[in-house]
Amino acid sequence: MHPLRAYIGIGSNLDDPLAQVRAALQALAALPASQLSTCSPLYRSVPVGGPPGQPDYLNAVAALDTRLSADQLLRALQAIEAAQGRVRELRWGPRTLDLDLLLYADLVRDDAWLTLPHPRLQERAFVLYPLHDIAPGLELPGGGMLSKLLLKCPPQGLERLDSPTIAGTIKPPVPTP
Ligand code: A4P
Ligand code: MG
Repeated sequence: MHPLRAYIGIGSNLDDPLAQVRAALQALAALPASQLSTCSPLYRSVPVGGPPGQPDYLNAVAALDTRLSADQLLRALQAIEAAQGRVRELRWGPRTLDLDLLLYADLVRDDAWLTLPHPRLQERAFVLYPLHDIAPGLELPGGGMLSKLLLKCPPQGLERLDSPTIAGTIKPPVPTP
């Protein structure tokens, strides 16, 4: 099987979000049968939904080329969340790390375990803008051009941080003997 391109939304608003995002990228780079291709700049974003008074989020989007199936990849993402102390208490509540599978090649799927493209992708500036940074010409399966979706979604409450891309700080995984 050729590797397929997946886009992963990364979000954190607890316990040193910058360190959480860095650790998540490190973990993505170490996934089996996968290569971390790139990561967007970081964005600070006002929480969408959930309880009032949550801290702001750090968000980014990573591109991964992978031979894992979509199910294997989602399980791997949930294992990374768990390893970084994610506790599921409240829907849209604050979290150390949220990894959403935004797109997996052109796969369209809708069941209780996995919906692709991610069901809230089109309405979320904190996903669309970083995704556009790394894939400006992207066409969503069944959903039109990303650049057009962006026009319908103003970047309210979203601030692109003036930091160099953090993907370059990720060390390649140590090869297993
Ligand atoms: N699931 C189905 N499809 C997918 C998919 N494409 N990717 C299922 C990931 N998971 C998917 O997710 C609940 C269930 O969704 C999983 O068991 C999986 O089988 P979860 O991560 O346990 O719960 P959650 O993240 O609290 O809920 P949900 O509905 O996924 O929330 P979202 O949409 O991820 O939103 N505001 C800002 N500014 N920045 C953020 O990053 N994030 C959220 C979470 C809310 N507000 C935010 C941010
Ligand atoms: Mg989620």
